[in-house]
Amino acid sequence: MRIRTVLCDLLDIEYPIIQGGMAWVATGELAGAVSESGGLGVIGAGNAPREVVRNEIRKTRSLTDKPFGVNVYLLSPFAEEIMDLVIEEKVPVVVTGAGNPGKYVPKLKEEGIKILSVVASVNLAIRLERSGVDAVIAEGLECGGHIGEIATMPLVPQIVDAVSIPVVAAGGVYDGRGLVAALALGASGVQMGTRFVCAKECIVHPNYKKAIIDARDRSTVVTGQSTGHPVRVLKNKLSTKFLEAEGKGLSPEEIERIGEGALRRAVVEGDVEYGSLMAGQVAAMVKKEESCKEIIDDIILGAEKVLKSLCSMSKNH
Ligand code: TUI
Repeated sequence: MRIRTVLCDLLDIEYPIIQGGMAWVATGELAGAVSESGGLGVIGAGNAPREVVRNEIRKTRSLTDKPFGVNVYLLSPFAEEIMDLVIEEKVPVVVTGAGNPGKYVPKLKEEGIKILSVVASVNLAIRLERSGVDAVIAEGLECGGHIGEIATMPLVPQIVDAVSIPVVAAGGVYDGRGLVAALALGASGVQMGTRFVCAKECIVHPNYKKAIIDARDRSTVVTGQSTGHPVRVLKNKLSTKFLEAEGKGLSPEEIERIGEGALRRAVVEGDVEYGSLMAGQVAAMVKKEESCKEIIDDIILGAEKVLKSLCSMSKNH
């Protein structure tokens, strides 16, 4: 049984697994290793300027000849120049987040670049299909980092029913069971972040990886609900400070200021007390550091096992 979907054909990849383009975390090392292992590796441009991202693109290319992507955070002050850069560097895939990429779509399409856009609602998925994106990534509230309001299980089938382009499920996916579940909901693949944070090739500080490995079912919390920018992180002193500030009714600006530079503190400095340890609910399932190839092989083998057992169930009854 081979798990191949329209997403594999669209992106020219072996397995329908996309690595989340996490700011600070998803560097060329991670993207290159994921793509080389048969998934789609994605560089997280975040708020980084053009030349920093160019360096990551070159690094990725030194590690693999296979397709990869760049995640463009549309709220970045550099979003426009990152779009110019991906065209200049002929990056095969662009993933957009935190906004509507509509104005960039015609030019990217002209250059033959595939566009996948993160959505957290049915309405935006419909609008983006109309603007010509190739696929949407439906991010449920189980994801780490900035999240929407709807869980993956109800979000994915609603979007699948509303659009005809491929839908990728994100949030709450850890292994082959999650991949099969996503396919059962009508998705053509999955995007995964948290498990890849603990990949051997991922450059995050070892303290961050250990915090994920130590996480349990109730270890994540959503801060920023009151400011309209909910973010899922592992509980620590920073998340407590955030929630206290929200409880005290500080202004949204004052609350947002608490989070400034906190992701860098976690990723680069390994500050697990006052850094922002963004992680999804599957953090509890991550038990060890593994190579990207081990992660992807485990997901695919696991999915094949689940599918076989489902098929034998239907034969016996
Ligand atoms: O962006 C994310 N997740 C993130 S971003 C982040 S932290 C960061 N720090 C520094 C620089 C850059 C990033 C941690 N996690 N996910 C993608 C996402 N996009 N989720 C939800 C959306 C979204 C929201 C509204 C997409 C479009 C949208 O559209 C608004 C509109 O135009 O209707």
